[in-house]
Amino acid sequence: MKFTKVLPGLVMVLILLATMVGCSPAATPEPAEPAAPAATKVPATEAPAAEEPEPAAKVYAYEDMVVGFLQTGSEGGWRAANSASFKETATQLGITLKFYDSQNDLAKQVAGFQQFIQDPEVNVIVMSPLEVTGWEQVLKDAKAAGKPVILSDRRIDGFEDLYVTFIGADFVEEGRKAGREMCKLLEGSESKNVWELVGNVGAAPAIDRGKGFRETAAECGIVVTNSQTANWSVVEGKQVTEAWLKASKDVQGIFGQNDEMAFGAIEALKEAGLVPAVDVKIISVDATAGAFQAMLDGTLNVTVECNPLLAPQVYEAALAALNGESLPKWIPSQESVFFMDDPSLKDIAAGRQY
Ligand code: GYE
Repeated sequence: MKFTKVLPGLVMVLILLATMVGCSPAATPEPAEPAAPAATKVPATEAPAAEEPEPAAKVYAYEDMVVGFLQTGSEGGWRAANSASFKETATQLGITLKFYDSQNDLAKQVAGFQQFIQDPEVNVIVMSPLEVTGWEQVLKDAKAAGKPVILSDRRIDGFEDLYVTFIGADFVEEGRKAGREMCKLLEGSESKNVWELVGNVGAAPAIDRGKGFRETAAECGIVVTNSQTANWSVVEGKQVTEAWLKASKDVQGIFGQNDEMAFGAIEALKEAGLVPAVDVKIISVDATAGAFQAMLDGTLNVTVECNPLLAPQVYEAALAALNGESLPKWIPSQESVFFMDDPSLKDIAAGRQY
């Protein structure tokens, strides 16, 4: 029997005993009405204690965001415009941006990622991954730490459940566009040998642009007779093209997977006595200011745009993620293609942001 069932009777006995012995006659007050049993009787239904309302979930604003941004490095004009987009947009929106330059070193980028996971101030992580693999552990650690991850510019292989969304271009389509335009440039050419200057090994744009280019170039009989990484740079683009030219000058087109590598190829062609964009057709990707200048100079035939000004979309997605909103796994950026022969090229170039 629960102690609480004996208590009322005991209390009554104690009250009666107290009445009989506790008071002196003079001070004995009229026997008080027997005190109501101590209110130990539980009423038939006891309203549950009002529960504390759950605190309303915090609604984040841009000013609450502390973004840990893992940039690849500073390898060229596209990257400079991309970094500027993140810094300038953060200032405009009142976002605290912690910018980490991975110096194009994968181990450094992974270390920077771990640093942001440990940093108590950082509440969302944005990354432009140098390579498509090597991210499983840090992504799991970020999830465990409750920090949403957004991929900017470049995708990774798999693990879609470990990041919120990827905001960036369809690199395969960029490659297809380049292949289609190279087919047009080489229409009627007896030989269609094309050399390809590739970005850093393992990078999504390097893998995907090469894939897309081969899909459409094959449709018109183009043969990729040389393909090698030049790590997105002017210097390596020139070195690789010089080495190829020493072996053979039987080339009708060069596909630079970014503008800088195409600029290097242009320099090498000139030094070998060939006229770039005439003797050898040249197509690049990015559509940076340098590419517009090369087209205005008549040394580059086509550049396929890849938009670096991604920060507004990325920050908008980061805020949505912090506020628990669901997002598509990929938000593609919109892009165009620009041509040396476009009569309005000068006006277009004047209106560009990068
Ligand atoms: O094409 C190149 C840069 O990831 C799309 O990286 C970016 C690429 C861009 O080095 O210029």
